[in-house]
Amino acid sequence: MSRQHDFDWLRLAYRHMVTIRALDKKAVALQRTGQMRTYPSSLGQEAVGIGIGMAMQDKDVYAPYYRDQATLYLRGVRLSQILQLWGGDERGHLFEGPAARDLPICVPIATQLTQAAGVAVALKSRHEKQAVVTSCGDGATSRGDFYEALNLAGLWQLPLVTVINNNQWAISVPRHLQTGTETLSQKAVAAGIEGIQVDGNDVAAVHDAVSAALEKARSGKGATLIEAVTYRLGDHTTADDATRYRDKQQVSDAWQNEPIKRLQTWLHDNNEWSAGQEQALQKEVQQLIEKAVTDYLAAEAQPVDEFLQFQYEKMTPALLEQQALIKARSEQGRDNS
Ligand SMILES: Cc1ncc(C[n+]2csc(CCOP(=O)(O)OP(=O)(O)O)c2C)c(N)n1
Repeated sequence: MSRQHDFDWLRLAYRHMVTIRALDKKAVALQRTGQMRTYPSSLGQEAVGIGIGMAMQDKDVYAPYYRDQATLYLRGVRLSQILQLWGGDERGHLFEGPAARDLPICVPIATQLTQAAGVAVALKSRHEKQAVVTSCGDGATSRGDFYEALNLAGLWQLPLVTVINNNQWAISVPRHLQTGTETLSQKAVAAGIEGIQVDGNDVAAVHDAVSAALEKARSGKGATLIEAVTYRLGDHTTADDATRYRDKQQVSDAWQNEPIKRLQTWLHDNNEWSAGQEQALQKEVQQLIEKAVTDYLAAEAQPVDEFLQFQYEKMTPALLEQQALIKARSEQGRDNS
């Protein structure tokens, strides 16, 4: 653990990680009972998302990918909204607070990286003292978008921090079948930017690396690539069954190094955490999650044609046509029932 972090900070990070893990568990349970669409769990990777979120300032911009619920939560997105999003309701993207300046979560692999570079170009050309953070999985680093964004970031010294959530798997493709490079952080070399590798199961290490990179970016010194080495303990999404391609022993070994138990042990060994505190926290978090679920389930269903409205600022003629079609079809469906 870094000496820069006092125990209050570590307890706060711990609380955030416990909250996100509880949300995750609940979201998977909701999916299993037909109350949630496909959900991408971040089980085991909480230190990456929380480390990033605690390092960002409100004024920075975040371009997330689909496994970034932890950072979005720290950017002010409500837990119920995260459920809403994965429940298929685009209104979950109506972010408030610091997240109001962020991009929506990105499901196409790596497209958020070029978008983030675009935002960084805008900030730089306006001489704003802000930076952009974006994140992706290890698999995303094999895509052209990744190299394009990094190349531009290096060439134009963009205020961009790219965090690779190296959870070792791109669905069923292991890291060693994905790329010939020894580390993912060294992909920064070709772009002429700094690349660093951190322990992605250590929330303080992630926080330190992202904080330093952000400071550098805000002061005009350019981009950084950070590889956070972690492990996806859950299935890729609720539509996946990782037992079909993954060795049991490898997973149980990875559990020995998971970030939450690790921080809890550290706090406990330093007499900074007790069983009573743990019990109280679990109870509090449970209440938070239950409230989020109640709010999520109580929300009225989104009108079936509304999702088209979120694609552009204004509806295009083609979208208007599609909207009319969807409306007519859904009304027909109702008539038939
Ligand atoms: C452009 C595109 N191609 C393919 C997919 C299908 N797909 C969804 S997740 C995934 C693997 C991504 O793995 P990684 O980047 O390592 O992120 P992780 O899910 O492991 O966090 C793929 C290929 C997609 N979403 N978008």
